[in-house]
Amino acid sequence: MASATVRSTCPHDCPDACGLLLEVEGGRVLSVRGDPDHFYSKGTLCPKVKDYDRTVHAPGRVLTPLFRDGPKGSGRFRRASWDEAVARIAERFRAVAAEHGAEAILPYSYAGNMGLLQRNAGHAFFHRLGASRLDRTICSSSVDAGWKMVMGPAPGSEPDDVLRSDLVLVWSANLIATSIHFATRAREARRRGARVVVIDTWKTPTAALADDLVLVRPGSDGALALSMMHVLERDGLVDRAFVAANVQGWEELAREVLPRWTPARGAEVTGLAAGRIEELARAYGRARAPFLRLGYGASRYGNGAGTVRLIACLPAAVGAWARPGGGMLASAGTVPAVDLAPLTREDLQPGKTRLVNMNQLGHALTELQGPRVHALYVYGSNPAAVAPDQNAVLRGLAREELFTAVHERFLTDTARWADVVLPAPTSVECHDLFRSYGQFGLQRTRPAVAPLGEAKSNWETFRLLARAMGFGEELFRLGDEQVVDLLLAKPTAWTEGIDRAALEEGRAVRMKVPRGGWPTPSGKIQVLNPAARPTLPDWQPTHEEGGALPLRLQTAPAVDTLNSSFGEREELVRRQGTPALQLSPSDAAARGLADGEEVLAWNGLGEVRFRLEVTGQVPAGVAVAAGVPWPSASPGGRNVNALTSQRLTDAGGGSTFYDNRIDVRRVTASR
Ligand SMILES: Nc1nc2c(c(=O)[nH]1)N[C@H]1C(S)=C(S)[C@@H](COP(=O)(O)OP(=O)(O)OC[C@H]3O[C@@H](n4cnc5c(=O)[nH]c(N)nc54)[C@H](O)[C@@H]3O)O[C@H]1N2
Ligand SMILES: Nc1nc2c(c(=O)[nH]1)N[C@H]1C(S)=C(S)[C@@H](COP(=O)(O)OP(=O)(O)OC[C@H]3O[C@@H](n4cnc5c(=O)[nH]c(N)nc54)[C@H](O)[C@@H]3O)O[C@H]1N2
Ligand SMILES: [Mo]
Repeated sequence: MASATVRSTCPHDCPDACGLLLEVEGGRVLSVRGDPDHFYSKGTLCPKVKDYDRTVHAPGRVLTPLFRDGPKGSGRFRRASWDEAVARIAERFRAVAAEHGAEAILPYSYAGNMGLLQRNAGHAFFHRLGASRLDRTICSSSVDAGWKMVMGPAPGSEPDDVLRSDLVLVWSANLIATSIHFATRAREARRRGARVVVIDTWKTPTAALADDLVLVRPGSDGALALSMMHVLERDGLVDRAFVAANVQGWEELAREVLPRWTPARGAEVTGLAAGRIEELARAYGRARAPFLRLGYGASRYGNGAGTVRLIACLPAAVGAWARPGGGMLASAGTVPAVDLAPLTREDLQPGKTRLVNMNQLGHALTELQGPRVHALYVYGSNPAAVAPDQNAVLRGLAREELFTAVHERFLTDTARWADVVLPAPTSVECHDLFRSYGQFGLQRTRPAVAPLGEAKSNWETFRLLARAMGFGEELFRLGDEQVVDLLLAKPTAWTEGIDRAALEEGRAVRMKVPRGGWPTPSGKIQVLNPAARPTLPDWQPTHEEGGALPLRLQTAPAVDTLNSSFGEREELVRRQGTPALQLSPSDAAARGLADGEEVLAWNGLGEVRFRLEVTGQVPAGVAVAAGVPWPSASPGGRNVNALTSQRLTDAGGGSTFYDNRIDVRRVTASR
């Protein structure tokens, strides 16, 4: 049999959303390569996805439904049929709803598959059921909240604009790990003469792209932005004409807030020299077209939304938005591109149901009352690995009377705690529709191979559950392909008139990005936002500003994995080795610790074992643990999230993964 080439897209939670070409034959994916015709990724792939066939056909794939066949968490299961599994879940949901009310049922899902259909497949079902709703705020909600306070729902800049910029600020983004195609563009901009500045808390691999590395204290970026704006105002580098026509409240900021933010004050908070802040501000103010690429790192603090809000004022001050090549990209902001309402069906809710913040799953499973959570249904997420306060999450999952169903591709740590495991397909086995948060493409995908074993897509699974629960809505009768049609049926401002033929062929199609004017109530960029509290932005301390423990923990994404995904790929896990904690030579010496030894990192939430890596890349007072390895594959059965807290951001209900302190000691020593 001859092999065929099928177009697809990378389904992972990454801003690039690369185009894939799959070589398939006889129901197998033989190989994967980058699609050279993809307008953004142009044929190159990251080290994880270039061998995606190894994920599709990984030996650990769950291929049939499983019932627990041993104590909770033992990982012992027996095979079950789909009929039995669906009947068991429906029966438990009915019983829990009858005894405690449907809000005692909690769905938990995130972005294991970014496809709009599979990612949002459970919403209509759980809304109809009247279950607790999940506030899906683990990733971008504080960035969105901060951005919207200033910019409203405006889209971010075109990533290609950076090629025409003369000053690129890569701000709290480790592009080499998390957005390789933007890294390529930043590199190209530099080759064309732009100066590239990386602003981070340690010397990440992305620092290699930069002319300049600016290392700030964790959570202090808002202070840096404020003192930069102080200098812009003081030195006459504000674009008055742009501000007059486009910005609301610059004068108030300049009068009421900026005078306090001298470079000396900025230096106190950020740890930078005042002269360094002056120099950076002047470079930004004098650049012809400064481009700011903001990653999510700086948003994951108690003050995170406020930080993003402050940084978003910078391009307004210098009129970067009006200069070809200038602007700012945090998230592309493509949410309005596809109307999900026909799929998510909020109207099916029986009334107002309780909202549970996903960052507080540990609390929800162990402490929340009125009613307690008695049934948990997880899909497209691995909370036992990725959610903060892992010890609380695991205590919750271990509750004997909690019924847990997990729909998964692999026996993750979360799945090991389940009563029922359902087999999930990989994205190449599904229908879907993808948009991205780092570029402006839309791509429709169709199955390249049939689902492996007895795997069923999220949508197919919720249809079966809906039928078992007796939900008669027409939507639950539609197959996966028909629901994608439904999502495309009514064009939006972004999709009206795009090349539908190319879309149906499976190509990534550029959408029409609505631009022109500012989509805020005042029609201006809102440096002063009358609806926000406070109405003018200012720097606030992080949760851990004055914390007692000495080291600020940075839980950065790893190059070879994506959150807990790719834990199934032995070669990638092996390449990373035992999970490492990076510490500065001075912090290691102060504790008598040597490179390579096993150490215990601890705080009030837990203890985690790491291999110590002593490195000059990390400044004193900072500890870096990259990646979210599977806890079951980590020494001691815990990963870094046993050290991160459930506290939220100042707005948006976001996660605070970077706002934690620890100390470190030798494993054998007593505390
Ligand atoms: N290979 C790989 N790619 C990924 C992921 C992955 O895990 N691995 N995760 C995916 C996901 S879900 C997301 S949301 C994106 C995230 O991608 P990005 O938007 O790039 O955000 P992060 O990588 O979380 O944070 C970037 C950087 O912020 C720095 N940082 C932390 N605190 C501060 C601070 O206070 N100030 C400053 N200036 N910098 C700070 C960190 O050290 C880190 O280098 O990447 C996606 N892509
Ligand atoms: N310490 C630390 N923790 C973090 C972060 C960090 O930077 N540091 N980053 C945080 C961020 S930004 C995010 S976005 C979250 C991400 O957290 P998650 O969204 O939970 O992401 P993954 O770890 O990739 O796990 C996704 C799971 O979905 C499964 N899956 C994939 N496709 C499908 C499908 O079609 N159907 C079903 N049912 N399952 C599927 C995969 O097998 C995988 O186990 O993690 C957060 N956790
Ligand atoms: Mo994320």
